[in-house]
Amino acid sequence: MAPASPAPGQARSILILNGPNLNMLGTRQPEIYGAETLQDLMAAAGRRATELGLLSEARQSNHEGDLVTWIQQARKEFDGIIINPGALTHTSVAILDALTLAEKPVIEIHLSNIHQREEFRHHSYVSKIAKGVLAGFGGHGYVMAVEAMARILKK
Ligand code: CA2
Repeated sequence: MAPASPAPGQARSILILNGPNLNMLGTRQPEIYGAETLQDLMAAAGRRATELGLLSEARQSNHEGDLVTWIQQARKEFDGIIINPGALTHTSVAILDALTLAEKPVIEIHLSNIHQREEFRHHSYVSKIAKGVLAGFGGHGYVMAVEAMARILKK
């Protein structure tokens, strides 16, 4: 895995994290979340990362603690983090704290436009630390997030 400060010319690496229930994509509520599976979306994002010369790894967990541990590890092992925290977006100070401690660029992504939905989805703890937020572009948002991260890591 890539070190925190890669030598010149060394590929940058990104970690793509997905929170609770996103493993269910493609099975229910396609009108909100689309018909593709998480595996499809991560494959497309991974292909775009490769095209842009980035190393990438995607993980999903239904457990907050797994996400916190992976974010802690990312401090040493990855150069940037793309995260769809799922419902933990709206509740998790622990994920916000872990992302803050990681000291890496963070992009927050949501399949749906959370601002057009129920009031309780309008607030995001993660947005406090995110460099940018993508919401409402469906699965293509992950590809857009990879492209945005590539630009951030080039600077
Ligand atoms: O729009 C998003 O990406 C969300 O992060 C998805 C979360 C939701 O709690 C956030 O408010 C917005 C929910 C993910 C649930 O995924 C499902 C997948 C298939 C069927 C049902 C739910």
